[in-house]
Amino acid sequence: MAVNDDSAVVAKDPYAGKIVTIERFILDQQRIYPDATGTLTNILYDIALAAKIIASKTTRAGLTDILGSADKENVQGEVVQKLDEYADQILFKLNDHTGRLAVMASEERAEIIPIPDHFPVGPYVLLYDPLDGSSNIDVNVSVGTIFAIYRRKTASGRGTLEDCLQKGRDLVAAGYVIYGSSTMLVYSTGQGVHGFTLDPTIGEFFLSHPNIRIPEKPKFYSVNQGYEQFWSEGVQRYTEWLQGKDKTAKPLSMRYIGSLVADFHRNLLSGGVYYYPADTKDPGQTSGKLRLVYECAPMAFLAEQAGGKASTGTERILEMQPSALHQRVPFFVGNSLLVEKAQEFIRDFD
Ligand code: P6P
Repeated sequence: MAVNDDSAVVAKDPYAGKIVTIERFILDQQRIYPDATGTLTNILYDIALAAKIIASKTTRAGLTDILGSADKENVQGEVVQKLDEYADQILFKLNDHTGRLAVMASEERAEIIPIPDHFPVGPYVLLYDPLDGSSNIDVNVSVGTIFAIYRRKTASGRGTLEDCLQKGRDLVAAGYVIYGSSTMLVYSTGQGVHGFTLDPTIGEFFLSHPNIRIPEKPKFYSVNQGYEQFWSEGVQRYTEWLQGKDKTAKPLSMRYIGSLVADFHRNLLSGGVYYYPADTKDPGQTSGKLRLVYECAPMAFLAEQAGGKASTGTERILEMQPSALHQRVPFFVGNSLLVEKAQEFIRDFD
């Protein structure tokens, strides 16, 4: 009997040829878990809504001089917030009253964000970097929102710092929004990585990149090579290997935007490695620049779900127990082979 090609295609991608909104997709994913209550589904809905609201502002960022910038009033007499403060407020205000979260934490704030006493608490914890790479906004470079969702660890009451300092392997969901040539939301609940593109004319995210897998053959390496003199010998030798200097492999192209979400997104789709290693350029900050709970853990979760790896150069990111909310760690993420190679060079030469 002839095999129906369509059945093979449908088996591989049940959404092939269909118009699927993010809400429909999230609901379909919820059905995988029979005892799901819909709470996580609604948190993801609210993050998608936050993304639409933030996107509407970032696409007009260049107009702040006309409309007024932070600490000044705009033509309507309103105080215009800086975009990262604005994004932080949107994510907080969409989630503070829903009764779905026990506690929140933001890369923009020093301490955890308790749920206000007059609102109910819930079973989840939301950590977010509201606008990573925001220093790039003034030069119109893509920036992003990164989010991480855990189940609370404490039994009841207002969530605590302990609820926020969990290992990345315990993530329930993680993802990012990239505000670039188009706005995309990319997330995983542990069932693969899926990308949605916003149609701003109707305000809907549509499934555009189902089941993203990092290509086997990498194209890029992403690092701020301006700091090379401050790296360890292992990282310097690793970078030379990526450049093909030892003639054992073809050189990779170097692409570095200076915006984690943009660099990560390109390497996720095209294959490559992003790294921000430990360096000695700032004696007070020798563990690298990126934050474990807000940047490294959620991106590591996505990378592993897409068939890649993420490491500090010596240990798996998702196994790390955070010691502080703003703890920084060295970060290597992308193709498994390239991350493993970094670990080899660091092991052999540091
Ligand atoms: P540098 C942005 O500030 C950020 O946290 C990441 O998004 C980005 O990859 C990195 O820092 C850029 O840092 O030191 O290369 O400018």
